Amino acid sequence: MDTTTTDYDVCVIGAGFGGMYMLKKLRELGFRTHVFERGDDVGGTWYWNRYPGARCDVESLFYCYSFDEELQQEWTWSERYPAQPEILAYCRHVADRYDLRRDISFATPVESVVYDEVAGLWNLRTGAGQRVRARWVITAVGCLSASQVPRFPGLDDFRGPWFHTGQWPHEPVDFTGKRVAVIGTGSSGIQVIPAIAQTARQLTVFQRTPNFSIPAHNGPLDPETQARVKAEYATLRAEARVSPGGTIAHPTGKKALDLGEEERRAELDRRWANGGSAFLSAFADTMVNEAANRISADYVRDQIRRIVKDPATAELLCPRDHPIGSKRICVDTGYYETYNRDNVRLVDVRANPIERITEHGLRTGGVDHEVDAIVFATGYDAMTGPLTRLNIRGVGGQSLADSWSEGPRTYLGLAVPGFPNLFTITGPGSPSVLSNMVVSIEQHVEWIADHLDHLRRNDLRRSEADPEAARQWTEHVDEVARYTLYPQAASWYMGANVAGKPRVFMPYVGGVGAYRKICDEVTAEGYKGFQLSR
Ligand code: NA7
Repeated sequence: MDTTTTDYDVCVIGAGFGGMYMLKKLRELGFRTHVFERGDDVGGTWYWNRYPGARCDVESLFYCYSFDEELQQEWTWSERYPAQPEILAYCRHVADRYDLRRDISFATPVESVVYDEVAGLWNLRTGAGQRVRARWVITAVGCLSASQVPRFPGLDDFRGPWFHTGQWPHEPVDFTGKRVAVIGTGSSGIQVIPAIAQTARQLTVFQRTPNFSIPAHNGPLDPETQARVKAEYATLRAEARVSPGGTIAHPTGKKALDLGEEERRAELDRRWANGGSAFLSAFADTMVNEAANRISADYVRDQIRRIVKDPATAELLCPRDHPIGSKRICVDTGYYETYNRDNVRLVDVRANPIERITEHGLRTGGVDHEVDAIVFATGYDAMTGPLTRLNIRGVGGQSLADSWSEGPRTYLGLAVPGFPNLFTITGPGSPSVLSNMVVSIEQHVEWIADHLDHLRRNDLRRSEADPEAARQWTEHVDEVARYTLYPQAASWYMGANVAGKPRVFMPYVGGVGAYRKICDEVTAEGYKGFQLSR
């Protein structure tokens, strides 16, 4: 075991989209930078989520870096929405193109990150036994990387294999002829269910809460569309950067409640036919007014009833307990249609919760469901989980987990008081999961790189979020969320899917464009809200 201590200027944790770009930027600025990655390759989310049907819900041409014109022109996407293998291939291409791997330690989870106040340095310990010191630490661990398997009694008794979508094995899993259970109907479940249904002998879906899903209308990306977008990239990228969600969603700006029935219907028809999450941008009042929200929600419920032939199954699939969009909207390929197959059954575990896992399957409400394999599409300890499990200890030995026991407290989702020289790419309190992640990642990486450059140029060695600035920002994040319908859902945005987690709306809902402006103002005003010192 290697126990020598190595020093770097900056340690980055994670080699997904965030970590790779951070490394590139800091290297260009001449910082001695090293990345630790627990997987054995780059890709982050797209390294782990190898389940059948895994696909991004942002369109390929915009789910990629914009920092290098040559890179965005040379890469060719094959489909409108990218499948996991293609995104991973893209990440690998980026790593090769900029020779990133030489500064990344793979298969090296970071186990603790402890601040040494006297030296003003962070001490990192890795699972490979390394000890590393760095002045700055940047987390690029993603928001949905701490996967959750509910602790059902009896899981150890189960004789067949079981999987979590976010920790899928690297060797292909063959469900041909098998009886398979899928637990969970969020974005991952909605993608994996149609894929498994193709080969399994029988697929039983265990649904607690139905979700709203919009058809992707995925398909091959024709060369003309690709060429046209690439020719307009400069304009389109600029538009995405100042948009609410970091995408080109073509919002109408009109309020549903100001329109007549026919006009509303035409807009929703058009968006349903076009597919994807831009459905939610049909009207300006969908996320802030319950009556307006019901218009879009009723429309989707009608579509579900139209597609699913069995009326009882259709009713069970109709979401009723949350406004549309208040849980992440799903984007699917043939999800509702899958329930018309003879080999697919839907079990309502809201009415009859899963009591236990048995040797041969699952028991709900006294009924045994025999299966050969179980797929947990049960989600993540979102946003805070990936950070708190790093065992970060800041000033006075305080752990990040304790500091956030009542919910995450950050300044701009970028920094945490009591944790100097630590920056969190897409941390809680930033738009992150409510946006096209790549756009938000680029903005954070560029902001952090500028900040470190500023500190170095001014001979400043310490940057810490001011507690009052963090308090005000956290309050602002909450205030903006309360203006919307988001807090009405028991979602992972609210921490509601993890027992004992504080119910706090974690992402910043004010929009990517507004958020970028705030960050730029903070910079322009000499890093207002940060305590900088030598
Ligand atoms: P999600 O969206 O958190 O979905 C998890 C699903 O698993 C959801 O339907 C849950 O039901 C269900 N679940 C969780 N625990 C249980 C138990 N104990 N019993 C039954 N059902 C359960 O995770 P995903 O991986 O699908 O998506 C995460 C994000 O990744 C997604 O939004 C995109 O941004 C990409 P619940 O709704 O809690 O009743």
